[in-house]
Amino acid sequence: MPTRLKVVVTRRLPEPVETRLRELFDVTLNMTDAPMDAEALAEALATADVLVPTVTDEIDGKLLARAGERLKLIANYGAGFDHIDVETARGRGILVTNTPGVLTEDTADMTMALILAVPRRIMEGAALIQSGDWSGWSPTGLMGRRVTGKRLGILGMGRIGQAVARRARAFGMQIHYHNRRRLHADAEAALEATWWDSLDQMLARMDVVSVNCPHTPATYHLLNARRLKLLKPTAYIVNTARGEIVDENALTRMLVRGELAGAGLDVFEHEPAVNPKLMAQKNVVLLPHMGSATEEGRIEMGEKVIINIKTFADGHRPPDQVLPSML
Ligand code: 8YV
Repeated sequence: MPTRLKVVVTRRLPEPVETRLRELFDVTLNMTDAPMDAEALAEALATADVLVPTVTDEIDGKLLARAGERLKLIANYGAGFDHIDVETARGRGILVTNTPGVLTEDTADMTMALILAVPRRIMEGAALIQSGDWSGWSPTGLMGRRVTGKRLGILGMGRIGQAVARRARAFGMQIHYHNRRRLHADAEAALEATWWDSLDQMLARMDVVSVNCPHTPATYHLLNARRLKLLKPTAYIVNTARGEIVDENALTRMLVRGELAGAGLDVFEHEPAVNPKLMAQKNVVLLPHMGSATEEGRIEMGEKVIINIKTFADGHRPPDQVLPSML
């Protein structure tokens, strides 16, 4: 292995992160920030020791088959790694790491913002003022639904799910959750959270459902048409995890027909494409995958990437290695 690792970064990262990468490695940065196409990614995989991709890079088995002998680490800039074929990488002796922990609070903040924004119709109110058409206060103007006292069903009670639960508790919501594994009794008691073994039964009883689980083969379309139909017509759905977990077309159909009260989505099934019928709905807040978009968070993500590469370069197991068994 050469003394200075050859590192290819697929997108622009915050300036302090790029500066530190330059100091430490023989780094190729993407100054245009344009997502790399499959050919450019293949070229990077063929020539680098380390690739630093993001959620916008699909690193599948076909691409990994073209990886060069020297590629030893894919240090993902982001927590979710569903865009990387971790199993094929492992088969080829390529380690994969991610950046967990540092985007938990920011993503939970954005989730809470959506839990408030949709039932309280914040976007509609702001749009009314900016249109110049507001004719003044009215007793029945822009009435939404109260959040306090409502049942929040969290789908996926990992770091982010628990951070959402802490916030929602402070807003007086009742916390319910579905997770493969039940939380430790102490953690459950601290959040006053109710565990549901059956997702179907939980969905039927919630006022707001928040999706906070990773996208894996087991969670793809976990909220499919059948399960979405279990929700009460007064229920809201919020997703800051991955679009693929919710059948976007089925959700859109239900919103159009008035079979659901509303949706707050930061992620979409075919990003950056968004179902046009979804975009036309009034009772939605749609955000461009910005849950972790704080200066602090994005710099800390970069620091994690650097620690993973440095630890690996020093001959140790990187702290944030991901394994196919985590899927
Ligand atoms: C990141 C995310 O911004 O980390 C994740 O899994 O979804 C986002 O918050 C993105 O993945 C960066 O690659």
